[in-house]
Amino acid sequence: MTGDWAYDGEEMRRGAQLAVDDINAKGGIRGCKIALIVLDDQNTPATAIALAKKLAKDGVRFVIGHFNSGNSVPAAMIYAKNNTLMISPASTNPGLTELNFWNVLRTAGRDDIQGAFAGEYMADHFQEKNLAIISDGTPYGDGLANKARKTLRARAHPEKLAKKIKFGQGDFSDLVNQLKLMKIEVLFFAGLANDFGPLIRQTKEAGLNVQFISGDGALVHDLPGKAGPALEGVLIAFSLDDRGNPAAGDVVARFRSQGFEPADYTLKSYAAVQVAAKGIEIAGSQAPRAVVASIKSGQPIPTVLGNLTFDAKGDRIQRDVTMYVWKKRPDGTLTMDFKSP
Ligand code: ABU
Repeated sequence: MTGDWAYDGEEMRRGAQLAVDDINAKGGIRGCKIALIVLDDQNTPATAIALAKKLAKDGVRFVIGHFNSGNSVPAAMIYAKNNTLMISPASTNPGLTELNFWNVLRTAGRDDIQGAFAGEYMADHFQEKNLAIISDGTPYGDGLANKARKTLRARAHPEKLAKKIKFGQGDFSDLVNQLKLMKIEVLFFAGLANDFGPLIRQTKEAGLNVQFISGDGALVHDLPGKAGPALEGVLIAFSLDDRGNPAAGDVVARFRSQGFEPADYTLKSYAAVQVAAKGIEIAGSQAPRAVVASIKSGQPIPTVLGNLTFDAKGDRIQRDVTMYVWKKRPDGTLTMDFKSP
């Protein structure tokens, strides 16, 4: 809710709040109204753990969050021990559900699916090019980078340069020099936007012409401001645009009438509340273990993302990834569009 990912936090808050309001307007769940409490983990694992303990102590049994995988994983352990179900609309690191906690679900996709998709895309489109894979060393970045690397190697296209940056390092002059020396033409960046934007900008300012590709962590509201005009042509693997889902039509229209564009994590957060509510309804109980069992029973759960079904680990079964490209509009601003295959 504050700091680098405050805009994403606001999307999550907006999405969850409207879902809660809509459910309450229809009488709540099994006659009970939902109260939404918003807390700020500040993208710090220690704070995330402290908040998870506080929620457990306060008797909160359903959590929509967290945003960053590096916080969701340690918080999930606390929730698991304290009979609490968590549904993340944003954390995509495979480890979150591979740890097999009983209590974790996500309406977000997974980095291994996104990384494999990006790897296949690079193998298909950039066969003869010199490739670099750069991770920011976070659980999110390493997971995404590893999967893209494995996929490229399976396609006999290993990267020429593999490197980890320091999360939030700001100055990329050493890396840019290496890109130049090694004649890197395509760079897959597995990390978050606060590094990705300046890296794109500084690479362009050094006179290099590198095709950048990244994943959902690079998507923040002000990426154009961070990257500058060099963002044009940058590719992003991300989930299908939920705003185009017919099931989201009414909710999207209401967000827009409030002057808020429900992009990125907004509808995934709305859907997370719907999943919890439907799970309680199917289970006929608010007991988190019964709710999880009902959600994982295979019954399709209607949401603004369409009907969702979940596997035993808590991942959604429907694959949800495509490629986007940043394009310049006639007025000179940049916008992200679907990239045709
Ligand atoms: N999914 C990208 C940002 C959040 C995370 O997984 O860390």
